[in-house]
Order: sequence, then C-alpha cells, then structure tokens
Amino acid sequence: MFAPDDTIVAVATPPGRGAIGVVRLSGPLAHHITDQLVTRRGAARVAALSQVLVLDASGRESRDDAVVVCFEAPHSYTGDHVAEISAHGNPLLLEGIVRAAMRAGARLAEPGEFTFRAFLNGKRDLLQAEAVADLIEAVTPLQARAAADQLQGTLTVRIGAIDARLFDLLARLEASLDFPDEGYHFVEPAMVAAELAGIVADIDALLADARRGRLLREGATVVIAGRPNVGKSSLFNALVGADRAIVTDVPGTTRDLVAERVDIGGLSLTLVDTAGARDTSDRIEREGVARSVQARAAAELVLVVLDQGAALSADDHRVLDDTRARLRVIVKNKADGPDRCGAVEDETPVVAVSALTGDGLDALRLAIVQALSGSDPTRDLPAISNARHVALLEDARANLERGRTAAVEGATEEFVAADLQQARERFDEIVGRRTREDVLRHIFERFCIGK
Ligand SMILES: Nc1nc2c(ncn2[C@@H]2O[C@H](COP(=O)(O)OP(=O)(O)OP(=O)(O)O)[C@@H](O)[C@H]2O)c(=O)[nH]1
Ligand SMILES: [Mg+2]
Repeated sequence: MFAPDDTIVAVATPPGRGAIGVVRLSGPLAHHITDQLVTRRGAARVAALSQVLVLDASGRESRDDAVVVCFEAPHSYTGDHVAEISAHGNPLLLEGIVRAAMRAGARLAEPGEFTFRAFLNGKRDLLQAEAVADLIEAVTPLQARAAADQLQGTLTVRIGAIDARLFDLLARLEASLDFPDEGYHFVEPAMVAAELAGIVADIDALLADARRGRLLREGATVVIAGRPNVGKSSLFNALVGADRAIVTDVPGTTRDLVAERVDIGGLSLTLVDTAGARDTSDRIEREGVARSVQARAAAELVLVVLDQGAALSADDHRVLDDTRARLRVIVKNKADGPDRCGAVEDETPVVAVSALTGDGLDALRLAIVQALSGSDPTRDLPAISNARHVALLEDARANLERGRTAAVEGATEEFVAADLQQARERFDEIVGRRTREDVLRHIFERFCIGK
C-alpha cells in the first residue's frame, strides 16, 4: 500500500500556528535530501542550528532559522534514516520546507505512513501502532493513560502469554502426529481439553475488560430527560461547567437538543439536554419533545430528572415508565429545598442533587460512571479497547472451543491441532504478524499526515 523504499516528508506538528513546527523526513535519502535543504547538520542525534530552504508556491526561495536533528537507521522512530527540521510554526513556512524537500526528491507522506514504517521495520507491533493513534486522539487523561499502556506493550505481553501456552500444547500434539506408528500419545485428550479450558478462561478474562475498554476509548452518550421545569438544563450546565443551555422558570424553555462533551470520571461523554416531556399544542415545542424521545432512544444512559420539591405528576410517571427498560439513573433535583416527591420505587440508582448549589453532583458523576461501566473504570486500566482485537479474540476463542470439543469426543490429534493452529493465526493478526493489506490500510487511515 505504501512504497517502503521512498523517502517521505510531512509536517509532523498539528495544523495551525505555534512557536515551532517540525518537518520530518524518513527513508534512505532522508539525510541526503536534508543536506540540500539546510546549511549545516550535526552528527547523529545532535541538534544543529542551521538555515533551512523554504520554497513558496510560485517557486521563490527564502531561508528560515531551524534546528536540525538526524537519526541513523535503525535508531529512529521509523527504523529508517530520519531527519527532523524544527522551524518557526507557521503553516506556509512549513509547507515551503516540505515543497523544497519534494523538489529534492522526497515524496509527501500518506497519513500514518511514518508509523507504518515503524511497524514494517519491527519497531512497533500493530497493537502499539494502533496505540499511537489512540494516544494522539485521546481526550481524557484516562484515555491517554490507557493508550500509553498499550503502547508499552501490555496487551502484546498478555496475548503472547496465551499464545505461548497454546504453542506448547500444539507442539505436543504435533509430536504425536510425527510418530504415528508408535501409537504413543505425547499428550492425553483429557489433558488437552483441560489445558484448552484454561486458555479459554484467559481469553475470557481479556474479553471481560473489553466492554470497559471500549467505553473508555469511545465514550458514550448520556441524555437528560424529564418533564418541563425540573431543572434539566440547570443540571446540564452544572455538569458541563458552563452556562451553556438557557434556564428560565418558564416550563418548556428548552426545545432543541443541546450537546456538549464532558469528562466524567475519565470517560469522554456526550451529554445531551432535551426538551421537557409533556403534551403540548405548541408546534415548536412538540417537535422538541419528539427529538427528545429520539435522543433518549439513541443514548447509552438516560438521566431521568425529577423535581423533589413537588409530588410526582402524570408527566413524571410517563418518563419513568418510558425509560424503565433503559440503563438509567434517577436524579432528584432541587435537593436544596423540601422533599415533597417522596421515595421513587425503583431498583435503579436514585441520586439527590441540587443543580443550584452543586450538592450531590460528585455522587451523580460516580453513579453515571458506575452505571455505564458496571464498576469504576479508573481502578485498573483495561488492556483491550479496540473492536478489531475483540472480534479476533472471539474468533480465536471459538476455534479453541471447537478444538476442546474435538479432543473430548476423541478426534485425532490432527483435527485438534488444526483448530489450535487457526486460533494462533488470529493472535498473529492481532499483533500484526499476519494481517491482510486492506486491514492494514484501514488501521493506518485513522492517522493524520505526519504521524
Ligand atoms: N431551588 C432550585 N431551583 C432549581 C434547581 N435547578 C433548577 N432550578 C430552577 O428551576 C427552574 C427550571 O430550570 P431549568 O433548568 O430551565 O429546567 P428544565 O428542566 O430545563 O426546563 P425545560 O427546559 O422547560 O424543560 C429555573 O427557575 C431554575 O432556576 C435546583 O437545584 N434548586
Ligand atoms: Mg431546559
């Protein structure tokens, strides 16, 4: 998909202006091309103050101050010869350096191509390459930590340990296959079945982390619902930490959906404020109520807000009934006043808060995180968070279950070994030892240029 022998160039820093911007080159000619661009470069890994050539769109040349660092293959991010030119962080200027590099023989890099080279050169396995993209995209500190963890190879190690057990078992099965005439089994079927059950349990432990991991990686949508005037918009603003939605004492204030990203307990959540649910003859408000119902249907979690200062009304009961089958947290708002709504008979968590004073908001945040993750996802980091990894692990698990059944039913070693071999191929795909080109392309497409 990418030609690995080209010398590639791209701006490695984000688009926009900054104190410095970095142009990166990688490939066999990286140093040779750099020599044509800069007045001076130092020894490998030594920064040199230099002047760099800038070529504008109409072919005019100028120079800018720059700091140049060169890395010799294989001791670089990509494993190729690499040069990094740090200049002033102006996009036109950096483009001009890239243009000069292209005139000197470099090709503009595709998104993810630098990391793809690191993968090809064995600097990173596929899991770690994917972690680079996750780390760059992380929004909450916890997401960043989980990605950094994967970059360190935590998941690679866990999968390697499972694969090693499988390899050992497979070796013994194949030894039996190699000496068929001796009628000797290097490993008893019952022992094969027991060992496979153990390996499946290891995979199950990894998969159990997956739900938490995906939540951490991809976040979730949380919709605030309830009848008019219970304080949905006030609660929304309190959780967002800004005066984002209009609040008045007029029931039916909110009509449109209002959405904001919030970091709650390390989870990156999309919080949605909605119109208060009631029957109304106002055409605009009716549309708002309809959108509110749609938003509820698409949410992972619903916060059902009640006004604890008033007895439950028919509108309250309808929202409660409509969301009964949903993952939800019931919020008794206006807890700064008297409790006139009494106990809500329900198994779902009920949290009393005051959007006005902020009391109870921490308890609500915790209830949201617990409802979504089934536990506190910050306690220990999940090792697995990516749908591709989950699907391959589930495939491997199915192969191993088939092998176990075959062993129990007295199938020949050859049959059992074939299933185990297939499971190992799935592990190889996860870490990228064997991955189809279209899968690789899909993975690296997620990257931005220069990474
Ligand atoms: N005392 C008290 N008043 C609150 C609290 N939260 C909201 N209010 C008041 O309740 C009224 C309605 O608040 P909103 O946040 O607009 O309620 P809403 O549910 O979004 O209403 P609609 O958009 O009409 O559905 C306002 O006058 C708020 O100041 C609270 O915790 N305590
Ligand atoms: Mg509102």
